[in-house]
Amino acid sequence: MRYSIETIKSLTYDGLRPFCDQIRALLIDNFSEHGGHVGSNLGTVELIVSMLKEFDYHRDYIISDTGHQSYLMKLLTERPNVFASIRKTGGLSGFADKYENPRDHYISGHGGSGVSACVSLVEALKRRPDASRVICLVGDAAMAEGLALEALNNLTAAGHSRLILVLNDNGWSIERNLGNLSRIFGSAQTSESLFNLLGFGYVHCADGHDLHALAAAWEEVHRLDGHTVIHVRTVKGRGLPVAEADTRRRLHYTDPFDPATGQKRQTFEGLIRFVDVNAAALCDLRREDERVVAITPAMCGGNGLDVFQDEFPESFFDAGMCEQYALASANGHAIAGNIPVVALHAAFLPRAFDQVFQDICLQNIHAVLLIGRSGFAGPDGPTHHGVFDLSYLRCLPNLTMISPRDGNDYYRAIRDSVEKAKGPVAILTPHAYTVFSPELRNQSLPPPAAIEHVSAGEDLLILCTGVTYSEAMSLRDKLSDKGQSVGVAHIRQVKPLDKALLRHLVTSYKEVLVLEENTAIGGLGSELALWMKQEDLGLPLKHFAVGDCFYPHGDIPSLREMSGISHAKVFEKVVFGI
Ligand SMILES: Cc1ncc(C[n+]2csc(CCOP(=O)(O)OP(=O)(O)O)c2C)c(N)n1
Repeated sequence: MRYSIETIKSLTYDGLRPFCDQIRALLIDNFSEHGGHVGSNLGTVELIVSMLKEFDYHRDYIISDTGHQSYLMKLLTERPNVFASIRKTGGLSGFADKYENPRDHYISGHGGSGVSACVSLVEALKRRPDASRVICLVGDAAMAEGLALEALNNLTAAGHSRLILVLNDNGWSIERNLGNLSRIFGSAQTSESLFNLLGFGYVHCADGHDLHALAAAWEEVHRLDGHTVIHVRTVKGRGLPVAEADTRRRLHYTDPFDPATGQKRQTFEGLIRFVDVNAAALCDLRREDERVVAITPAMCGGNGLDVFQDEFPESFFDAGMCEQYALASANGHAIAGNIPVVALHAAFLPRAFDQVFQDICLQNIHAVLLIGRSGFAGPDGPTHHGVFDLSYLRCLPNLTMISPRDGNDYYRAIRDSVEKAKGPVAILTPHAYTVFSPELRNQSLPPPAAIEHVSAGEDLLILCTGVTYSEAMSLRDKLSDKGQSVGVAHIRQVKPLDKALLRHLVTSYKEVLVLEENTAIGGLGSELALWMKQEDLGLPLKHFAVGDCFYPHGDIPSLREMSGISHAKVFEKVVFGI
């Protein structure tokens, strides 16, 4: 059977049962081999198939909020190499992507933005004579994003066009979905009242895996006119026992895994993720000081906080998919005398930039931001790369910024920021595995230098920071092999820069090279270039940074090659000028 919309249209709802079963088996096979957003996609098989049956894909507008549940859409809209290439360098995106297929209309990846696009689209279309339907698929967690709620606040009565909001309610965000909205969604009655008040008709489907129940619900949707919510209950991870039994995350996302046990196929012996240091450091700090609280916007596991949540549930706050509240809530905790530590991915920080500005830096509160996945995020692609944070954070007064070079350094950075800092501190770490020595936890060490001269030389000084530390060291090795005398200095404290130390360092070399995994605009290199000019140091400076464009998804080494900041690319440029 061809996986196409035509096949779906040609089958009855009875005939779609084996079709859905076949698709689910195919998904499981492929997820186990390639990894991906397992739980979310397995839970929406029947729902997406029924949406494609009920609507005209080529005429209606079907937009997925967040877009992580769009694998099936890709398969059924016959994109090449759907599974083998998703999230791989040069392959299909793991999210909805209008450049891949214009009928996706939108590039999703961040929660709540799809709802906004759909509300504004329907507002724009509703006075046009041609009736159109705008169908927005949104999860129960993404529905709580401020952006989604702001959009609903702006929805006016339907005209020629109407909005059909497909609320895929599985009770889960990445972890269990919490909050008052999720409680309201728990009952059809309270959900109906809420959506009626917001201007929607309401249809409830109690079992989103029962194709006949879905068919009946769609019939009701078609009978209504005006904006309509179809509230569909689904089971995240449906059909894969290890996903359904995963009480922590319903296998929301995983790397390639064994479908029988759920075990990941690849392990990294002796290394841990940078974010895993979060729990070690925060548990130690919380044991010593009960004012320490950890806050995360729906990213507990992704920020390594499971252990902290288990040990100190009363000091752990999952703000849901609400970055703005998560960051703003640091202020309330500070007023109450707590020491708030907010852990999130760099990609989602821009959504709450105003809170970092107004609620944290302007008010100079003692809050610590643990910003993971700074630099290239890898297979999640342009919506998730953290290559702008150095630029947009560096401009905020009062903020101290630290980029540790490994897990041990990161542990100390968290400890010092919580124990000794007086104002806001942002610590940026890459999406990478790193070393960590647990014995460090009991040692008291002298404070690290703001800039560490890790390797001395005479001709060229490579200045790197955090994420680029390992590339800088490899570059030094390659250039030293060519007979150059190269030193490396790691800028651990990115802001404020220790200019006296920096002056002392750079003036003992003939040339300076800055390597950063951040946009060239407004990053470290541009600050250093300006400073060297103002100080009249007369030293040549080479700057390697991410270009002024959006980089696609792919593995991180390929992205570094592509953007010219890998040690191999920089070496070619420095030695051969190419
Ligand atoms: C603005 C933003 N914050 C955080 C995330 C990370 N994230 C991806 S999916 C997800 C949970 C989505 O839950 P839900 O919308 O209910 O969909 P489900 O996966 O349960 O189908 C989160 C928090 C994101 N994509 N965008």
